Amino acid sequence: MRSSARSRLQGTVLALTLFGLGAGMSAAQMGHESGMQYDLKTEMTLTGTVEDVMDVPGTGAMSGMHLSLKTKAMTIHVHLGPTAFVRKLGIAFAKGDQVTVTGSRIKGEGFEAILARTVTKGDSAITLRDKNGMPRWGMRP
Ligand SMILES: [Cu+2]
Repeated sequence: MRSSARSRLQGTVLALTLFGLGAGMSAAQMGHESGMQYDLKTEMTLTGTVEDVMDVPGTGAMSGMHLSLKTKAMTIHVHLGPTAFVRKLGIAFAKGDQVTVTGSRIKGEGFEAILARTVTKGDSAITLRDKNGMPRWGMRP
């Protein structure tokens, strides 16, 4: 029990390290610390331009779809959710898209990100989390 939990943790750390190296950013900079929690107190709405779309395959902590969003005030990492789930909702994101994101701003040592709850692009909107910030894709290991 104990050792399997540890090896799972080591696998996660390795995946985070590999991804961080590949992308030239550390996991921390990406906002992917363990225990990333949606916090209703830090919910905010941002409008900006998609600078980059990151789609990381697999089921690890770094997997899923992420945006780099450039607003007037800042460029911030936006964490959407599992790629398959996001795709099913029917909006594709591409560089240059104008989007409005409502989500929780999470901060830690050296990282900052938005955990998206809703994203609107043109006339389309997707809801990734319920009003309490619970992921609509359900619990993942
Ligand atoms: Cu992310």
